[in-house]
Amino acid sequence: MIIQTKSDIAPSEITPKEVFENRREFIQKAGFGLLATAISLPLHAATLRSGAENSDKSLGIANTKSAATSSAFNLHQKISGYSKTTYGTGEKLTPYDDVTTYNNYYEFGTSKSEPAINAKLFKPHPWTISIEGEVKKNKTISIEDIYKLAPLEERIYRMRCVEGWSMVIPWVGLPLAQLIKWAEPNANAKYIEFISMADSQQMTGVNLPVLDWPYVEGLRMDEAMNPLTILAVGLYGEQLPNQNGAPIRLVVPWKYGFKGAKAIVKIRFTEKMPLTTWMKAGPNEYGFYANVNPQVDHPRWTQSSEKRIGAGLFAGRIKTQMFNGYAEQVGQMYAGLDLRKNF
Ligand SMILES: Nc1nc2c(c(=O)[nH]1)N[C@H]1C(S)=C(S)[C@@H](COP(=O)(O)O)O[C@H]1N2
Ligand SMILES: [Mo]
Repeated sequence: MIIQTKSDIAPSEITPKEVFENRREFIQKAGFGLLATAISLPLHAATLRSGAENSDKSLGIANTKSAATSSAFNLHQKISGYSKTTYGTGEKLTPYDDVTTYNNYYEFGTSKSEPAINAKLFKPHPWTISIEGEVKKNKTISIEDIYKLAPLEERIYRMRCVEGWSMVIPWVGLPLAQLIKWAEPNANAKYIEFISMADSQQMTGVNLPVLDWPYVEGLRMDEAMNPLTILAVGLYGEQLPNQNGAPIRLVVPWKYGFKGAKAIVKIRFTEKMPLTTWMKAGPNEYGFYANVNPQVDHPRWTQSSEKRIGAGLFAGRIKTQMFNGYAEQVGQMYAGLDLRKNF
């Protein structure tokens, strides 16, 4: 795996160490709750032009930057050696800027624009995922070794958020099935649980009680093994931006976007259905399956249509498709299941 670095980081993006450290202190002093919210505006302004020290040799990223710039944030690290695939939607891709500035990532704030700003200082390397639960034996795997598990592929998928908007994103990743094979679950494993990082130092939102941290998601084993289910490590041919879940996140294209846990640090195989974060937050509104279904509305809004992000001011809403358009590949897994009850 060879990853190239663009060495065109503008001087304006280079951060004096003090900015980084002052912010740290600021966040620590700010502590809990409303205070943190109240100060969030000046904080964001301060972080807009700042960067983190995550220059990374471990992923084979060519270190082309001078010493003076080595603490700058490494944006736009190309992933080379991934293959194009036939997984496409035939639709216009959502522009990179929309994919990377309109995000849901509550660990970094609850508005769409906050994650791109607040996640700038997040360090996605070094990184390991620990594998636990119903497995032959517990083990951990580094992000470098995950890159080597299978050839990386581009998958162009629709992503439909439960809130009623959607995008078309060219992910780079590998089938989750490949990691599961390596993890060696035992015969008791019926479900798989994904646990995101919850680092209150790096993730300002984790200090607020908006969700029960860490963010937890889950799949049934057959869903996890489905060829459409991937672990994404990149998008648009580049390593995942922090706000999109660097260094590794789940993508399950026929389910609502919230199933796609970001910044995964732990994977647990279980016998019982995991209790996921959004089920805990609103059991009447968010189910375990969360299959995209235009016939089953959210209690507070319709799911029959969606707004395509980046399609322009005057683009109308488009029709939501059953299983987000992937019924042919996944529909049979739910034969005989009452999709109204198992929403
Ligand atoms: N850890 C974590 N993962 C998360 C979320 C989150 O808040 N925290 N939001 C989810 C939701 S609601 C959606 S729609 C997608 C958004 O992914 P994107 O920002 O890359 O488009 O991430 C999902 N994964
Ligand atoms: Mo979402």
